[in-house]
Amino acid sequence: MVTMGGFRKSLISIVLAAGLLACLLNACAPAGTADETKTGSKYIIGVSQANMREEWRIALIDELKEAADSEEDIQIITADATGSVSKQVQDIDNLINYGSDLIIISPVDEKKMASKIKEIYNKDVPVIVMDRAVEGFDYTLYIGPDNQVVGRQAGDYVANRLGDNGGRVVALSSKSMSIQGTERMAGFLGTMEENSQINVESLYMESESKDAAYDLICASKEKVERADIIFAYSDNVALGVCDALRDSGLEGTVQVVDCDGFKGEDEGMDLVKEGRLLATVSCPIGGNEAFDYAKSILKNESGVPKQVILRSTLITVGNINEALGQMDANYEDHGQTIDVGFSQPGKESNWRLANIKSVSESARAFNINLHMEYADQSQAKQFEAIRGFIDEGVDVIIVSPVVGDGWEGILTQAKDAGIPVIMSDRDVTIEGEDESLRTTYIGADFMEEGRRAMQWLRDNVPAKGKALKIMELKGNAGAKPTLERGQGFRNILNQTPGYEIEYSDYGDFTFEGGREVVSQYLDENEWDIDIIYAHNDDMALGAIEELKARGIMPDQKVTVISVDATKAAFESMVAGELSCSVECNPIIGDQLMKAVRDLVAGKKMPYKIITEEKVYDQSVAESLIKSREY
Ligand code: GYE
Repeated sequence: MVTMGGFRKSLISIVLAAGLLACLLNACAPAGTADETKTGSKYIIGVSQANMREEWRIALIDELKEAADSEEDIQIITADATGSVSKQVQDIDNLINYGSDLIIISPVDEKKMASKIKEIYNKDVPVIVMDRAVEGFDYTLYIGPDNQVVGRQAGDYVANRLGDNGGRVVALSSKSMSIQGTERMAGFLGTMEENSQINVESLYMESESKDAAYDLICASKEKVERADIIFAYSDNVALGVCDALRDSGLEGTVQVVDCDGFKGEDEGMDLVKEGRLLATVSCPIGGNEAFDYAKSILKNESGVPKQVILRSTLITVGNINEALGQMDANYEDHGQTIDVGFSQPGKESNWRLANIKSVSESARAFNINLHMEYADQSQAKQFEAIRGFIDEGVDVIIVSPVVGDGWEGILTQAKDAGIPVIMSDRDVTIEGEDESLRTTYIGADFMEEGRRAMQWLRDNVPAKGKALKIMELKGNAGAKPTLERGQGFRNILNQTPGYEIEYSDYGDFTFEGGREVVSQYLDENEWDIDIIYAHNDDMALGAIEELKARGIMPDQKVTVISVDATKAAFESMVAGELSCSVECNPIIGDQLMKAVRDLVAGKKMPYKIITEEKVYDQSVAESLIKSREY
């Protein structure tokens, strides 16, 4: 007989058993929700979202699902990690076990998720990382903002707002900040340091949350009421600040500037419209870009980059309606012929010749009428060519800038003429960071190329007792690849004892330039160099020719490494002369011409599109040389 007490115990047992069964079933079932209307789709994209609390994360899923609605052969499955690293790891396994052909992940924690992402990437499961970049490059594609730039944009706005008289700023940090918050804060404080008339005080929240921000502001009323502006690095934090100011009677007296600028109730855009935020730096969500690239990856299309850095925009009450309009704007490519003026630095290297070939072929394929001019490494001649394109009334101008500075004037002329400019394979530095002067940059990460060159040396040419002496052959003075390949190399060199740069000179990216540097050195010195680091293959091959002519055998008496990974470099590695070449891919014609068509169609362009690159040495040269495209 079952007594009341016994009945209750039996009921509890039944409920617990049912719950345990449900958990077991849930653990086996694919995490999250599948789009049931598309059973039998050709492709499945598994989406692992860090959490579904924050509006923008929900918006990312919505963007992806909306994009998938128009693709019959693609099904989206989503999983909500609820902010837990261990659950996100489990979600990814479940999504893959369910048959996902590609994973899109927005990491709960970019450091703690890096190994899981690397694991699936190395198992040839394509993985697109969103929003928070993981260390290294063990993923298929990263899409997100440059958070340092985001912070700088907020800082520039605050500095301009306070003007020459300056003022007091409170910056809200957290004791446990995400990479994203850390980078934004670094960018913001960097601009504050450039403005001595601004007094900045940092306050620290217990955690990165709206409530922690609220509590801190309420507890710091004396410091806060003296401030002109409070900087909050996310919408979540900003909302807590705004609520605290309201409840402390300081709303409107102390202004707030933040980052994120998401749409949705109590998000950045809302707070600006309501006058509770002075400005927000808005970061696109990236869902549409992620879906477009996921399709290309699943269909093995060429030209998928390594990183797409989304463009962030400063939003105030003055431009918010225009910005919201652009966010929702549809774009359409009418297929018309597009006129493009392209200013190349010259024909200085094999890389450049391969780039010219790629761009010319792609222009034809994309119905683009291309007018290419070569500047013989002269910036003045580039300016002349660009003025010519403006007079011609081309639709778009593309520039590979000889040097990185001094472009504000000519780019302003192009902007005033209503002609957008794309930077190809080399970017520029723009004073005042007026990002409207160049729409996007498509090319390599030269700092990473320099780091990879020195990492290869560290791992393959061990320093012996004495420090190994390095000769550096530099590209054109002032060119971004010269500056950044040099800087990236030094970043690793400075952490690696046993190596020193003994001699450094310009070879201007040409074969003859590299040969001449070595010849002059040998005319004045006995050969005492252990390693030659050349910023491109042409200079390395010129150096090798001169060394051989002087009876100094490369790869025996001296290790030569370079950048570009052209066919000539592979031939030299097969011949046992050049030791290593870091890839810098010139075959970017398709990406450039797709960007041109998207731009003319009205699509919002990313801030940067960074190409995929690897490192090659003699151990693989013979097996790969036949497959090389350039
Ligand atoms: O490395 C070099 C060319 O701009 C990335 O310019 C390009 C560089 C490349 O002359 O060979």
